Amino acid sequence: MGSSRLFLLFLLLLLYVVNPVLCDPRHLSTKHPVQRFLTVDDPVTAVRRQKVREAMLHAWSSYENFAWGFDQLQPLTKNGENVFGGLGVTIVDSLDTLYIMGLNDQFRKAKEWVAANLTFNKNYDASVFETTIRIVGGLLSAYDLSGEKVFLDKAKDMADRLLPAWNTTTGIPLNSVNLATGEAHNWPWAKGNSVLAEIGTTQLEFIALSQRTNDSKYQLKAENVIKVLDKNYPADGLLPILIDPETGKPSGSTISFGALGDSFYEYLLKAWVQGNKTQAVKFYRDMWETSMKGLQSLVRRSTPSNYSYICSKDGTTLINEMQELACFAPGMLALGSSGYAPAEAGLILSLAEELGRTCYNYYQITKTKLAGESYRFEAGKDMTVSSAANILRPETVESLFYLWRFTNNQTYREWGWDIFEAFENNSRVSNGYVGLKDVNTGEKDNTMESFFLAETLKYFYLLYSPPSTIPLDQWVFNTEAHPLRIVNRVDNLKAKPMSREGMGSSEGGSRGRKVGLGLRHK
Ligand code: DMJ
Repeated sequence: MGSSRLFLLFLLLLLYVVNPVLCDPRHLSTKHPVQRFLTVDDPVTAVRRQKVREAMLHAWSSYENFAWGFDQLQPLTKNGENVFGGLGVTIVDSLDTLYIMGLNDQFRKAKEWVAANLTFNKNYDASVFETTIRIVGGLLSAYDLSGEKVFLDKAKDMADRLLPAWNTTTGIPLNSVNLATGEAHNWPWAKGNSVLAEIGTTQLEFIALSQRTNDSKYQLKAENVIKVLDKNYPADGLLPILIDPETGKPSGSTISFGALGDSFYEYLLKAWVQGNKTQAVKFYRDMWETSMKGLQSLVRRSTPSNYSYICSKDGTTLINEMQELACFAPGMLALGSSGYAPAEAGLILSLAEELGRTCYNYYQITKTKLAGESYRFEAGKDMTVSSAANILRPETVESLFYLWRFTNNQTYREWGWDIFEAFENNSRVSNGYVGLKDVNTGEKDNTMESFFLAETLKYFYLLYSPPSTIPLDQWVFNTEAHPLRIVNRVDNLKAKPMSREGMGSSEGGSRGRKVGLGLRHK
């Protein structure tokens, strides 16, 4: 074959496999945060990435057609519903996914909606946790990716409305606050207590907000919570899921890496990553490592197939059950593994891989090949579904993404594809994606959760994208999969405002984060 034909073939191959975001000339700028160079990858991966992008387009257009401006879509009845006070949560949660996938027209329309219609002066008792991770996190991520100031202004407006929740004796926030009046309270079922995962899952967003506005109050409020908890931190690092906001002490003795506990542990690690792993944030890492000892004390192995799982605990009683929600843990362990000395790092990464195998098997043992919400582990029976719904959750896919990034083992991409196809076969309907009431019968529900667009589809997309798309030494994902740029941490809280150029781009100024510090994931 002549050299010109070879060159033509090469060009064709290049056109076929390049990331779609690169088709937009805007993305060829070396300053674009998503991808700075053309990356050729294998055709199978490229086709998979396109299919995931098409799934996002299907989910988004369905929402656009039938639920525009509502919090989420009900695909079967073709209408919108408001479950978060009518904040257009699906739009805000989707912004960064649209941007990363290069769905530029859709991103532009979403941005216009945010600028013109997203207002927060609502007489609505908002969940501080949900509003922080979806709205504040979604807006900050859109700001970091696009540089459009409207997103930062809206994030600040929302955070200011949430702040009254922190007005307690200890500074541990209450879990709900009225967006118009600032009146705050805890969930009635928690009997005056605050929920661990909810008080411990605002740090990334609030620290990021302080960095970008040069207003220290957000960082101080959110970080104080962890410092208060640190004062009475248990030796095994396992905090009960309820905390008394007046004393800062645990209430009850239920320990969980699933609902109500999960992202507290995730944010200990990620606040350390976000803070450039410096001395100023070492307390986060220390607490996290203590908690990981506790996590290991809860790990058991099933019979006959030796699946590792994380028990929950009530008092001194171990409960042999693990929710799919806890399947974020393999990803967290993989992300945290490289901060250990080599021998321990290897052990932690192996545990992450073992748990990842368990979570993948959650999908494989059901008729639809989609995971239920929770699994029981009984001697001789490995795992059985104990709660059969699937609401399009992301945790296992999230962990497969981290496991692939940290091990480069292509098996995780294959496992991810099995799960993607199961969503396509069972959850895709003509007007969006729905959850399942039962993963064995396949009976559908009528809800397309916003986290399907924010998280599940984004992690699938990244699983089939090169690691240079949102590199983990420059970005940290909040618990709703919104990537926040890692920038220099400000501890001198009177520091001058940081310029956009200083915000962590590898081409950035001297105040930007040095690429290559810390996490090396290949
Ligand atoms: C999301 O809102 C976040 O991932 C949160 O941490 C847990 N619940 C859902 C997804 O399952």
